Amino acid sequence: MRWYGPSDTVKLSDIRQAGCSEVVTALHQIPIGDVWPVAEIMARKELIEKAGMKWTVIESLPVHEDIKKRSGNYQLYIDNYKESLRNVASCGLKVVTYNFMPILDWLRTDPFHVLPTGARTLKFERLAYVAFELFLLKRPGVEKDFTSEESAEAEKYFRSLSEAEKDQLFKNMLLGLPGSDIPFTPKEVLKALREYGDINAKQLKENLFRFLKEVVPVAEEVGVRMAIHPDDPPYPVLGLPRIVSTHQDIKDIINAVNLSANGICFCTGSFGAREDNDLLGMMREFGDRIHFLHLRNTKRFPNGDFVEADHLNGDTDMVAIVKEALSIMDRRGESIPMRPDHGHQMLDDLDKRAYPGYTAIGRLKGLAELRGVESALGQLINH
Ligand code: DNO
Repeated sequence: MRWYGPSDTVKLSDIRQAGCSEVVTALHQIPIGDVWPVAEIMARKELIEKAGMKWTVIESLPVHEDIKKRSGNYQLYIDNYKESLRNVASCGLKVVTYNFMPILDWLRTDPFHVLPTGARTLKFERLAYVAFELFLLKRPGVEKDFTSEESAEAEKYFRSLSEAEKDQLFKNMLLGLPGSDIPFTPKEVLKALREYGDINAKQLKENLFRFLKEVVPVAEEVGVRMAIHPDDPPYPVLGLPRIVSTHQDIKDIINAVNLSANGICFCTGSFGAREDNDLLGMMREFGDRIHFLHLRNTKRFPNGDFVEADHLNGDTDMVAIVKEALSIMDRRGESIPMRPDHGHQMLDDLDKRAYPGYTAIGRLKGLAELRGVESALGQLINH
């Protein structure tokens, strides 16, 4: 399971009771772009070991915006990244997860959507998103991104919201920004977006490749595997380019630097929010480069909405995914680290504060279901 560090309301002891042997975490206290010092990595590692678990997967070693834009101090940040890779390797860490999404890490219009059961989940509502763009953020030129019918519908929707609901929508949309508890103004967000004004998908991909050409050989040399996390959601939002969303994107990334350290974090929840992503086909094709698995399910709706569903119950056939993962691991002769990605907020957790998607009980439920599938499939395969 993922752990957000000592300030996480979910404790290491909770994670251990959920049946985890390993923890996925990061040094969130270190500013993005700075080197991760050995002493701090070791201190975190020891904390986890004291709680009876191990730390081998980092999520995330974040990539500074200057590297993504290839502007400002990007060379210094790339050098720092290499040094961090060397440092984490010297502490015995094996996998480094990262993403290359401009500005935002993830985006939902409602991270607290109430399900018929009373549990809460994360939801992306297309109309709310369009309304945010048109009437709250008012990004210049945004009108051309939507059809006139869609804009009219979004206007109707927006008018139906109370002032408090409008405020909440604005806050929800910015939760995936680094340091998201800082109250951003539309002006600040527009400024950050403007800095990507001249960067299209082709350029951003080029910037990623240039980054990879520098850091992957270092990772390969020190025995660390890099795992790029897909865009979430896997299509352009807020006018920003997206380059880790599809089969072709992954193919391009893998071909950019042909070393086994250049791999992916296969997040079924992110890729699965796009109907044209053939998840099983992607796993078969890129199996050798899957260095980390995030198992999560989504339910898509025809109007472009999606919700994060139960782990075994959504558009993705999770049993088939686990089966494919088992066969990849069997072929490779090693196990791939996996975590249940997100979980519903439920039971005693409904009153607790946690990062959206990261309450304990819902994740424990997802993990238990996934382990059940893994164990049953394992027995069937071996008999
Ligand atoms: C959200 C996560 C992401 C992910 C990063 C990896 O729940 O899937 O925050 O950790 O994008 O760099």
